[in-house]
Amino acid sequence: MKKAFFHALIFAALVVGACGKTPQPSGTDDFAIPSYASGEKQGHITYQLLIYTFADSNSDGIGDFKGIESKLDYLDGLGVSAIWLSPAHPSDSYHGYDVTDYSALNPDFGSEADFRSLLDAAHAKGIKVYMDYVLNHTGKGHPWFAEAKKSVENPKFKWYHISSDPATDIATRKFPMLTGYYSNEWHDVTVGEIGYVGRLHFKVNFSGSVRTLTVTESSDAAQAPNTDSSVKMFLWIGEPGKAVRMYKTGDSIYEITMDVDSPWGVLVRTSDTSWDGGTKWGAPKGKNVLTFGEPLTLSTDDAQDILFGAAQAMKFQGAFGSWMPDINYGAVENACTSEPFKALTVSAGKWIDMGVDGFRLDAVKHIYSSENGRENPSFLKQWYDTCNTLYHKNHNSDIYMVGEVWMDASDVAPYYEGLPACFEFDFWERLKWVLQQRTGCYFANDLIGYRKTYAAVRSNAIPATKLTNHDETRAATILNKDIQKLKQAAAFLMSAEGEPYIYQGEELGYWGKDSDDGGRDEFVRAPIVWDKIYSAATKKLDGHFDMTMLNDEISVAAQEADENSLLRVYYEWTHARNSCAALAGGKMSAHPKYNNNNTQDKAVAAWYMTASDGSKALVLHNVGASAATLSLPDDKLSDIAVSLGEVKVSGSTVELGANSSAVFVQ
Ligand SMILES: [Ca+2]
Ligand SMILES: [Ca+2]
Repeated sequence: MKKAFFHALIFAALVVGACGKTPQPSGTDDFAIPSYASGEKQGHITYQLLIYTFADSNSDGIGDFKGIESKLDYLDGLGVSAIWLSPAHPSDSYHGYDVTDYSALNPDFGSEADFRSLLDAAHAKGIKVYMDYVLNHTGKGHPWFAEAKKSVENPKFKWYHISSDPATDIATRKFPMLTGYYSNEWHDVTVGEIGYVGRLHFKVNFSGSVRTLTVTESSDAAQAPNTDSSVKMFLWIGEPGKAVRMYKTGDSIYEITMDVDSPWGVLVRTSDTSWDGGTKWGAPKGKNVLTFGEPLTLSTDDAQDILFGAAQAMKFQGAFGSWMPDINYGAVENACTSEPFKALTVSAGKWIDMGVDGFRLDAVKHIYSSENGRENPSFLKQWYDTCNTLYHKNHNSDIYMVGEVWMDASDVAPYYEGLPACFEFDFWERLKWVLQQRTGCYFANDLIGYRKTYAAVRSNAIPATKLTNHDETRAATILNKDIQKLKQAAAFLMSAEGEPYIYQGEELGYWGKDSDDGGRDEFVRAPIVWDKIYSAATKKLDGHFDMTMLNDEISVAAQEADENSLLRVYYEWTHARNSCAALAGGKMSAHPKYNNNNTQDKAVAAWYMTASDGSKALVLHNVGASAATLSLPDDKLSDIAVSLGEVKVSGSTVELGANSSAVFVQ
C-alpha cells in the first residue's frame, strides 16, 4: 500500500484533465506526468513475471505466490492490468517448462490456498492472472511418461511419440503430428520392465574381432567372485553397482555363474579401477536389451547399459531435448478427442474454475511439427474453444489466450485462426533496428502492415507487443545500456497499437545475454531487487546472476526515488496509455507527412492512434542523435498526453530533442 500511495501523491499533484495537459512554452518534460489518479487501466498492459525470481515472502530465496501478492501495489502502480506467471506447476527444472503435474502447484511457490489468495487479491485490484501452459511437451518426470514407458500396450504409450524405428513410422504416417524424421529430436528410452532377480550364467568371449556376452538362466551352483587378480575381466552389476571378477575358462573366454539382483542389467569391464581407456564394454547404441541365450555384440564406443528383461530399446520424440517428451495428440481432425488433450483440459478447467483469467501458451508452433502448416492453428482453435466453454460457466466474456509463435509476423498471422492474441516478436525486431539505426520513418508502416496481415485472419486480432522476454537477450544489452534509448523503447511500446507486455526487470533496465548469445538463460531471468540484494529471490538461479547489475542503484526503491529513472518513464507512459483511450485501444495509421516516404526526417516515427470512440492521438518519436523540427500545421498541438526528453511546441512546430517523444491528443 505504501508504494501506491506514494505514486498517487506524486502524480495527483500534477494531473490535469483525463488525457492530457496544455504544454508549457518552455517545453520541459515536467508537464508530461499523466493522470495516474484517474485509476483507469484501459491500456491492457500485462507484466510477465517469473514466479521463482519475482518476490520471496518467506526468505527461502525462492519467489512465491505470497511474494507476488505482496507486490501487487507495485504492479498496480505500474499500470498493469494483467500478470503472466511463469509455469506454476511442479517440475524438475528451475524454469518450470517441464511440467510433471498440470493439476498441481509447485510447493516451492506455496499452497493452493496461497494461489487462491493471490487470485483474489489481484482481482480486487483489477489485475488478471494468466498462467503459462505447456501443451507441446511434458517433463520427462511426468507420471504419464513413466506409464508410457511401462509397455507398448500401456494406454499412455500412445500419448507420446515412441518408436523402435522412427524414420519408418514417420514415413508411413503412423505419427500424423510429425512431418519428417530429424534424428536430433529422438532420444533413447527403454520400454518395458527391466531388471532380473535369479541365477544367471555369464560368458564373455574376447577371442575374435567381434566380442560378445552371452547370458543364460541357470540352475548350476552359484560361484563366488574370482579372487585371482591376474584375471582382468569383470561384470559391473546391480544397484549400487559392484565389480565381480570372472573366471578365465579358455583362450580369451571368461565365465561365471552367480545370483543376480539387478534392477537394470550389466556392463562388462576390463578394469575395476578405471572407466577410461576403453575398459567399459556395453551394448551398441539402440541395441541395449539382452535376450537370454543369444550372444550380444559388445561395444566400447558409446557403450550402453546392457539391460535384462522384457524391455525394448526405443526412441521418443522431444523437440526441446531428452527431458521434455512431446505430446502426441494424433491427427489434428480429432485432436480434441485425444486422451492427452482431454486430460490437459481437465487440468485447465481446474484453474479456470479457481479464477485464472487466461493462459499464455508455450511453443505452439512446435505442437504439430509443421510450423507453417494448417495443423497448429486448427489445434489451437480446438484448445481455445474447449477452454472458452469452460470459462463461460462463470463469465460472460471470452477467455484470454496468447500464443508464443516465435516467427515473422507473416508466419504468425495464420495462428490467429486459433487464438485471439499472439506475441509479436517482430515488434522488437523492428524497434531495435529503429533505435540502433536511428531511423524511425518506416516503423509505423511496418507495424500497420503486420496488423493488416493479422486482420485478414481475425478482424479483432490482438498483437501482444513486447520488447524482450525470458528467452531473449535483454533490451538493455542490445541497446548498449543507452538509457535514453531504453526510455524511448518504453515510449514506443506504450504508444503503439496492440496489448503490450513488460518483462520483469525491463522496467528497471536489466541487462543480460541469453544462452543463444554466449550467455546463460538465467542471466536474463534475474530477480527483482526491491530494495537490497540480500532479499532478492536468487536461489533457483544457482548463482548464475550478475552481481554488477543487482545492486542498490538498480532497485525498485532507488528508481522510484529518482525522477530521472527508467522506472519513472515506465510509470509515465503506462499511465498515459491507461488514461488516454486513443493510446489504450487505438488503431495505428500513418502520418501523411512523417512516414516512410519522408526522406528529410528519417529519424522521425509518427503515427496516429484512433480509438473506436473516435478519439485520436498523434504519436511522435525522434530516434535521431540530434533535434528534429517538425512542421505540423494540420495537427493539434495544444493538448499533450505524455512526453519524453525535450519537447518544444511553438505554433505549428514541434521540436523534438535527441531520443525524445511526445503524444498529442487530437
Ligand atoms: Ca519463498
Ligand atoms: Ca510437438
